[in-house]
Amino acid sequence: MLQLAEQLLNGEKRALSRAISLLERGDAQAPALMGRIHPHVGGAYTVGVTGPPGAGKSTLIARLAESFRGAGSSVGILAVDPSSPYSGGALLGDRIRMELHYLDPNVFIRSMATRGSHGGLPRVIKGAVRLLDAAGKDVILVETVGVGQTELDIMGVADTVAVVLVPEAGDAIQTLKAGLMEIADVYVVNKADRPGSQRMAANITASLSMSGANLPWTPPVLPTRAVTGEGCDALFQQILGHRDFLTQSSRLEERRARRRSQELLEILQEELGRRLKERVNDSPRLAQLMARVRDSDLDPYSAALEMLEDASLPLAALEPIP
Ligand SMILES: Nc1nc2c(ncn2[C@@H]2O[C@H](COP(=O)(O)OP(=O)(O)OP(=O)(O)O)[C@@H](O)[C@H]2O)c(=O)[nH]1
Ligand SMILES: [Mg+2]
Repeated sequence: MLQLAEQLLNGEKRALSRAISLLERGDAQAPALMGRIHPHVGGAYTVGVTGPPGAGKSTLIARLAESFRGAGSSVGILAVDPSSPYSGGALLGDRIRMELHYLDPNVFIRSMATRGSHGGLPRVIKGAVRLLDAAGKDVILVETVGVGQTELDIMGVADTVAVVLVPEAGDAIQTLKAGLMEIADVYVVNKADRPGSQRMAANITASLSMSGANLPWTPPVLPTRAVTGEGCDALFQQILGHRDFLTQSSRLEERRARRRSQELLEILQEELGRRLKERVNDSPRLAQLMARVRDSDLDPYSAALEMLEDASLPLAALEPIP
């Protein structure tokens, strides 16, 4: 494991891949690895790209990767659940689109699936970001699918969040209601070649000016055509602009500090949950309560309370604070 950490800190791609896998499967060595790399974390800037399935997130990320590479930055890309059922196995598409970058030793690309992932996905992504950071990536681009009820709170991962919308995503107001509006630092209306894109951009701008007249940062609304690259440089510039905005005040550090506390709570929750399940399976009395719930002989609320009071669960320290 220590060797793995050293290789990772040297920026070796294979070590990075192995470390992420280790994290994904919840390996018992993960905490030691994370502890070892911690002094080397904090140098990377993270950009989240989120939006509905098929909006063009991967295509945009490939463009952004190009821009960041052009500026001399090394790039890590994490695509979370890219194989959304909507656009039909886009993982392959992602691969083709990013093929160019595969040959570049300063670009690291990794897909992570929601399904079948061990443990909490947000926790794993944050961990993977840490690993990429420690491996010396200057910029980390994280793609997540989000429509309204974002399964993954991208703000918990990224310094700058770009929300990608497309004209056919429909009413901008709908998006506003769905809560996607509050999380963006930059709005992208991709597929600007399609009808309705100008109206959509205007709608977003109007909603923004209604909601936050004197915010310190007004999220720009940018039309793009990711396939041709049109508007992508403006997007790149706005991301740099937002980064400057955050770093010139204490905002970046505040954001990151909040995220770190949140991350700790997630890890705790996950670990407690895992231990809890082990106990339940291990104790005949608790397993019996579980069986009664399964058979609908007992309601889950009463069973939960009974379990929490059972001596085989040492949860006395976790009594609710009155
Ligand atoms: N017309 C048009 N098509 C685009 C544009 N940008 C991307 N596309 C196409 O839209 C499709 C989806 O693009 P992706 O980049 O895979 O979108 P995504 O948001 O990553 O998709 P998922 O990861 O499946 O959610 C592809 O066929 C792209 O070629 C654009 O600006 N205009
Ligand atoms: Mg994609």
